[in-house]
Amino acid sequence: MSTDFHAKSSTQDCRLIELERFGSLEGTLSVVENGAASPLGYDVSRVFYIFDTPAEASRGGHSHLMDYQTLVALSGSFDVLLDDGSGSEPRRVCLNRPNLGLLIPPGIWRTMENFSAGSVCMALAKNPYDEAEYVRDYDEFLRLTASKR
Ligand code: T46
Repeated sequence: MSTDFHAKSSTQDCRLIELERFGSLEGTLSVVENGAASPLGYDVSRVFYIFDTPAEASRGGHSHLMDYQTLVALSGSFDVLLDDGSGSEPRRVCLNRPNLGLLIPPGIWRTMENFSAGSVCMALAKNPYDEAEYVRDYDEFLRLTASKR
């Protein structure tokens, strides 16, 4: 599996995406679809969501060799810490709106923390689940990103 992204991707490649809102007196609807109309730039093959997260928990703590993911706080809020391995201070992004997505390309070490009560994190992933494309060891991540320092 290619490790190219770890040598290239930067926290500045992580993009905030405003999803269109269709509002009415009855509430608001946002949509993500595949194909030319996708706001993400990739087709989604997997959706997962994280809930019942205690406020003091830290989740994530890994990077991906291949997968692109867009995180959305469907309910409540949480922070995402983004580290590209360059040695710069990690970028912190607060997700707190259900129509705001954070697109994270491969090669970025992400950690989620500061979960509000009742928060729900939805992830729209480009690829099917494959544990072999996770980098879960930070020393291994530093080795893969050594060219950036
Ligand atoms: C990420 C952050 C934002 C599956 O069996 N299938 C899946 O599609 C996923 C995502 C996970 N799992 C299993 C693997 C573990 O045994 O669920 C368990 C928990 O996964 P993990 O420890 O990776 O959870 P997080 O919250 O640390 O990370 C997850 C995603 O795995 C990851 O890609 O970027 O959410």
